[in-house]
Amino acid sequence: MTSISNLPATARMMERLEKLALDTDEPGKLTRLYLSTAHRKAVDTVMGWFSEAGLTPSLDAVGNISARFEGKTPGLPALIIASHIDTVRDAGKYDGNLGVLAGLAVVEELRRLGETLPFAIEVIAFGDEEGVRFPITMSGSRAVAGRFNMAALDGADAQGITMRAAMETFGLDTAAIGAIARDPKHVLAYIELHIEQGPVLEAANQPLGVVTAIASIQRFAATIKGEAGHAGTVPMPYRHDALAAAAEMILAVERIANGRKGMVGTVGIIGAQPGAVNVIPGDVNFSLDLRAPNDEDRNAGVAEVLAALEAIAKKRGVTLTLSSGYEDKAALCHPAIQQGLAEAITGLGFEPIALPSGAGHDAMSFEGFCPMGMLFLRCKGGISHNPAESITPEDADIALAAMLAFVRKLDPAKLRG
Ligand code: HGY
Ligand code: MN
Ligand code: MN
Repeated sequence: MTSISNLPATARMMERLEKLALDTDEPGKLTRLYLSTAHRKAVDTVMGWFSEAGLTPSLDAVGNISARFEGKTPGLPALIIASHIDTVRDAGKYDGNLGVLAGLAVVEELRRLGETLPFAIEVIAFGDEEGVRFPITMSGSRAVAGRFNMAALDGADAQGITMRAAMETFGLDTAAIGAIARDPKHVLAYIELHIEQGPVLEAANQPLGVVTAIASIQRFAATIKGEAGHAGTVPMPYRHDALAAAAEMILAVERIANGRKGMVGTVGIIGAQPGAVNVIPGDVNFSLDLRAPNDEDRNAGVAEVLAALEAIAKKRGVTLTLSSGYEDKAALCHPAIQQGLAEAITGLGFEPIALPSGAGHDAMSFEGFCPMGMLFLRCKGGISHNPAESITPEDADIALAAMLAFVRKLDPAKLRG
């Protein structure tokens, strides 16, 4: 591997990413949903690696793994270096997992060199960021930031299993969730390495980017009630076809998002009932994910989409119900952390590309709780949420070198205020 640092921890991290990808609920694919069997396997795998590194990992009441590497004196405020180990369905190996194992690799390198810093480091593997299984997302990082909504425990997955029941089956004590919250006084800052999941760094021919802000997002669960009928006997003008209405609505989402700068709109899940070849669908449910670079644009885009969907429902004589499942304001990354990451990248001889994140990340849970920032790593074709997701060992090595340069130069005094 020809790279500028060729850190021993890099090769080990790349091997671990391959191994971690085997902890899956779908053999041949990587699917590791929150509190699943695969999540339990991944907890055992990652806690084993933390222990091998000489750390003392613990599993908290929402299924996060954390371990602390003390600074020059015990008990100093900690820099949290974290990301998530849950995945979407048929996922890539690097989304989330890279950030966790990079945090571990940074500690391993510091330990190998006998270095300590003027702050502690806490490495955390959040159990749920994607929010694929239950209606809430980022439950792991929200709990650490003291922002977990206990009502989320009653949210159920597609099988009707509540988060509370799944936690209890996993062996977690839901009564201890409140105790997970860190005291902001004991947290110096939060940083997260994550693949970019977009094309900007590759187009700029640069390995690393500094995130300026994370997109504003709102998700809905939509249901359309039309009228089931005989596919052969109901003339077209008499139909209240819920799936045809959904189709027109989805194209409206695409048209509106296309017309608003920086806005994106996605319908990722759709179901039609009764689901028979010769029956006009009477009921449809679909997911709706709307995002924009800032809250004002997101709110305006959401309002335009909702108005358009209501108008389509009225025109077609169907009823539309929308429930907002999850929303998050845009999160701004701390200027001093952006500056520190940019200097680390420049110091390695690369150009620090500043860019917003269209994807949501656990870092959002820490805005307003402590200074937070994100380092993006180039990924091939910007592909993510897809098994074709890939990074190069050379870029991974550069990312680790930048993380180490950042933590070595991080001055706690610069983060206060
Ligand atoms: O959906 C997202 O933006 C993230 O991947 N959870
Ligand atoms: Mn992620
Ligand atoms: Mn993701």
